[in-house]
Amino acid sequence: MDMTLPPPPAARKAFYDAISTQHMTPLWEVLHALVPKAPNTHCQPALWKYADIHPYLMQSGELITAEEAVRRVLILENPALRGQSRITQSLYAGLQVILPGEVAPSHRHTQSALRFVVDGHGAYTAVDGERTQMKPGDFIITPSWTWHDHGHDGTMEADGPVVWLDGLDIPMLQFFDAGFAENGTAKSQPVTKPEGVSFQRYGANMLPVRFDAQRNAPFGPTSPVFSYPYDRTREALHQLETHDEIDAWDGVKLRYVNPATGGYPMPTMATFMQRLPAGFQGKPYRQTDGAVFSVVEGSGSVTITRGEAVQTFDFGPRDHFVIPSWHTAQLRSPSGCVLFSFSDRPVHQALGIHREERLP
Ligand code: 1HN
Repeated sequence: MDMTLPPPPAARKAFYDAISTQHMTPLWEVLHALVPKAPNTHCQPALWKYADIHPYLMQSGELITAEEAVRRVLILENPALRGQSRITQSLYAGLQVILPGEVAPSHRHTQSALRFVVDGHGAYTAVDGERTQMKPGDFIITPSWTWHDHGHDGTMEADGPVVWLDGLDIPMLQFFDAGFAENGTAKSQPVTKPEGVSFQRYGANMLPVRFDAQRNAPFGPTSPVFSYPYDRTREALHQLETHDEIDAWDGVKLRYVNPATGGYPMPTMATFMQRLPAGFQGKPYRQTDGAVFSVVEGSGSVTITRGEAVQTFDFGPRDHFVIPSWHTAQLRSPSGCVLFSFSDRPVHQALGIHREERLP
């Protein structure tokens, strides 16, 4: 064959059809898409205004009980990934509602979960025999394969419905085909430990004297502190704002930590809390880990840019938004705000592929 002339397209097509019978396909037709010059995510930036979705959260409470639903959650689906139950390629997010007197029954699964309490008082979550109260701003962990149930012991008048953000690594476990799940025998698991014991044991900048993160950590690689109360986080950020340097990109931003290792609280998800001081006009940055934000207090805006596409979201308390991978983000807050966020950064870092650019 004369290799100086390209073969007619029909010859290639016939060849592709022929090799297709053997379940083969030519790399050269897909190479550029398989190995992009830079992350080319299908995800879009998106904003869920609490005022818009709150009525639907409450309506869900009239349509189904927490018990029948098992978990009464409205999933936050990325608009570009509808039907896939995900907010980014690797992360699931949803808003869960529990009413006074309800129980979300006990089960366990290999997916790790985080809860970030958004609204209301009086609910608890139980993990491995210990209950913890859920207060707005608290970050609570359900480690992989631990029994967990939720309930609400308060009243409608004093406490109201409780709403929290669930973040799970569901798409990652789907990707690895590594998910297992089991239902409990009792609706609520037996409480075998006093409330607060995990925090006392692991959350006071101390550890049990014979504790060994490699050998006897109660939840393996996941933090033994499963509830991180907001009052502590808030106070730290507030103090740092007044006498520490303000980062030009992040404001004052802290990451939650597994006190036994110094690493992230969960093997698959990192969590952060940041305070933007009043008047903050952040510089632009981008990161390979797409992040989900829950606005705790105050208001501000985020401008998210990728190529020619520019979107600005104005946010206030209890709003949620997503900054996808390698989109440039710029945070602003005329009057100050507090933002919780989570991402899959631990996985990027474990694989040595995390990148961040802080732009001028
Ligand atoms: C789950 O167990 C919870 O325990 C919430 O509250 C959301 C989404 C998918 C699978 C399990 C919870 C979930 C979930």
